[in-house]
Amino acid sequence: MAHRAVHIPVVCIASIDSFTALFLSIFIAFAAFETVNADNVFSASHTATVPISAARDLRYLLYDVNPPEGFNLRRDVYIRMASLVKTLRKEGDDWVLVLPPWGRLYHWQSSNIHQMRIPWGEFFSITSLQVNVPVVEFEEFIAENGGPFIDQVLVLQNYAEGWTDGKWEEKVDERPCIDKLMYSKDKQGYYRGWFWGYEETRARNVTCISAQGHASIMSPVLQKNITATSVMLDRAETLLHDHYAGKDYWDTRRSMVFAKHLRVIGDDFRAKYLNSSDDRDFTIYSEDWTRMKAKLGSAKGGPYLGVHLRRKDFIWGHREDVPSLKGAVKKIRSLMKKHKLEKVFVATDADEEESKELRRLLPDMVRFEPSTEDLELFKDGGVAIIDQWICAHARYFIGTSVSTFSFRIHEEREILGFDPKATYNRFCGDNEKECEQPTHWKIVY
Ligand SMILES: Nc1nc2c(ncn2[C@@H]2O[C@H](COP(=O)(O)OP(=O)(O)OP(=O)(O)O)[C@@H](O)[C@H]2O)c(=O)[nH]1
Ligand SMILES: *[C@@H]1O[C@H](CO)[C@@H](O)[C@H](O)[C@H]1NC(C)=O
Ligand SMILES: *[C@@H]1O[C@H](CO)[C@@H](O)[C@H](O)[C@H]1NC(C)=O
Ligand SMILES: *[C@@H]1O[C@H](CO)[C@@H](O)[C@H](O)[C@H]1NC(C)=O
Repeated sequence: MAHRAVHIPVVCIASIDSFTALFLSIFIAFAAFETVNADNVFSASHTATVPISAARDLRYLLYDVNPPEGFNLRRDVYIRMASLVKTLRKEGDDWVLVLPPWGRLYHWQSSNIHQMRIPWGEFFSITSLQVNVPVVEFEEFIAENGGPFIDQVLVLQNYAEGWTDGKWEEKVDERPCIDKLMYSKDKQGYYRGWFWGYEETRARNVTCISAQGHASIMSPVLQKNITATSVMLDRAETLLHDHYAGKDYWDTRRSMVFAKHLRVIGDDFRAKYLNSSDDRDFTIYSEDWTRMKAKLGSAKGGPYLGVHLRRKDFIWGHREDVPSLKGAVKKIRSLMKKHKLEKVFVATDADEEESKELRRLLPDMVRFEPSTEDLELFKDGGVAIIDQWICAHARYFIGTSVSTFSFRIHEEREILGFDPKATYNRFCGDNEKECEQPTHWKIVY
């Protein structure tokens, strides 16, 4: 099996600073470890669970999400698809989830670096995902499947007529495509379209399906109506969570362990600039997520305030639930005083101008600012994860209203065992009257 997690851009090795060198040695060591284990876990899942007398067919579920959606919403859609695969495996064939390569995301704007066809192994621990549900990287699927072909693409859409009689019910039907189809037939009769930048990939058939309901309503369709080996659900975000915040949701969420090299960089940064270490902060992390059951309130966190300040499109719309920089800094100072914290770590997507202004208003803030070489290695997605990891370990956290980036930090802190009071906080708009705070979602083990 081809494991892309081991791939390291050669250009970077020629020009490494010491920070990167440290990272590289850890990354290489870990990548080798991952390869062996991913193979073991993967083959185990196919030999141990399938009795020879009733061998089930191996089938692949692929999916993609509406192009404008960002990294953190995509992580949420993964949870819905993992749930669907679990249902499929309970009721039928030996389904495997194919991880859609990362890339071409609107927010990933760092130029001059390659940000396409990124395997999941660069951001998440594949071995950890495997413990929850069988997954393969896209390139592995291509290798196993005998070529760059997807048998059937189902483009999910709503119902043209909306909810009939204003009544919501679960349903799924094959229907004519409502929007212009983003796939077109080539001379050989194959469908061409966006397959994560893999130009040679094509589909044998594309149809539209109107679906309204939870992810698992697709199970009977995939099991009974369709016999193809590989099926891709496009616009997978159309489907809802099977049980939001239930045990299955949390199992999948807990299995989404960040790639080790990113956690190591975050931990080093905490130690070096924030005087934060797991044993002193009571944030001991287990590599094996199934053993991670920290008691609520047991985590103390590092002696700093963690801040996620979402800007860009969140301020362009003049949303009333997002503060001005001045308003945010005022809140930050008051929280530092209240919680007796001398340091503040700020994660933000602010543009250069706003970043300068923020630095002027809050000169002593700590930020993770990667060198060009580090950025090439981690990419925008990796830097975002490092920011999230550092925020997840703060004694007290405050995020931005309805940002999926902040929500993912809440979940990470919940896994680490923080007191909900130290996690579910958000900035209020300067003139916001009712500033409702985020909901506490408790882990179901
Ligand atoms: N490094 C870093 N990147 C950030 C930060 N905030 C936002 N971003 C970037 O901006 C992207 C969009 O922010 P998200 O909150 O994830 O938004 P989304 O997933 O598009 O979903 P919505 O919040 O619904 O828009 C992220 O995926 C990051 O690439 C931050 O604090 N640090
Ligand atoms: C699946 O097959 C059943 C029975 O043949 C049919 O009634 C149903 O409309 C089909 N559903 C889809 C989504 O094609
Ligand atoms: C394409 O898929 C649809 C839905 O499964 C099916 O009805 C149709 O016959 C398929 N077309 C071809 C050419 O296989
Ligand atoms: C770091 O934290 C420890 C214990 O919390 C404290 O004793 C020490 O003085 C701190 N070091 C610095 C440099 O702030």
